[in-house]
Amino acid sequence: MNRAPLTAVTSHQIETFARDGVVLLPNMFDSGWIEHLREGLATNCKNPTARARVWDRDERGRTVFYDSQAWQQVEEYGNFVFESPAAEIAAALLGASKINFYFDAVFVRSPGTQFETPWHQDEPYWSVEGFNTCSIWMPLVPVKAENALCFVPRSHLETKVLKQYNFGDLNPDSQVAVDSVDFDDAAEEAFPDIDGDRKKWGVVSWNMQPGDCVAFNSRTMHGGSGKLPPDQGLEVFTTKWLGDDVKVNFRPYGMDPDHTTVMTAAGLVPGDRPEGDLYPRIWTASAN
Ligand SMILES: O=C(O)CCC(=O)C(=O)O
Repeated sequence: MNRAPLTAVTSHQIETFARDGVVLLPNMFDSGWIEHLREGLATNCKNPTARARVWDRDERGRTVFYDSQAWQQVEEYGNFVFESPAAEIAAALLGASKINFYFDAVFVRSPGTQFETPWHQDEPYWSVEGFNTCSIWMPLVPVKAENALCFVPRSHLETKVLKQYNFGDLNPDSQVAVDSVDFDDAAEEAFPDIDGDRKKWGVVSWNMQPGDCVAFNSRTMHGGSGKLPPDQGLEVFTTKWLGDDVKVNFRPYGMDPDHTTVMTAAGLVPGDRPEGDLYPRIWTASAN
């Protein structure tokens, strides 16, 4: 399994990431990583964490399964965090002096699932704050642009607090202790209706093969993945990476995933750099 990116990150890709807050990176991970992560995913689906849940279940029994922060439990995910080129890719895109791992998440859609991920930004939901973040979205099976995650280029530069969707509402099985947010008091504006005029917003998505990834700033608006053809499922593994300016921040409107308890137990308080066993520093400029 490759330790350095299969294809070197180019200066053009770095510029695109900085300008648009999103960039397609073809051919980054070899088939060894894809097989390894798929084995991990099979284990994860059989032994979900306490944070796992079904986001959507339709009348035909098709589901969207979600789990998060499983890397300490699923050996293959942990191997990916420490040994794959993901941290190096994030460092190159962010021009970082250090990269800490934040968390992993998986999104598994059964063939034909129509459910589309609601539009949102990631960082406003998090227990950290900063501009220099990088999410790596990797399909483990081929996906067409019309079914892949979609992005609004340059939306990472938005400075207003937008009313974000409450993913806690995606809970057909009425699972308890689900993280939720309520942006009603905090939001300066409604979240824009991207689907109302995708052309105006310049929405982008790409045909992707296993081994490709999309890297995006966690403030970039994204959503819209799904609407799969009947014979096509989608397995996605994502990892979230923290660059230089990121600090712990507990948000009054709620967080998803909410790391308050684990961070507090680890002695982390608002303003601290996320470090330690839960947020390992995977890459440093001085060591590379
Ligand atoms: O794959 C999806 O449908 C959602 C992914 C997502 O929102 C994320 O990685 O932040």
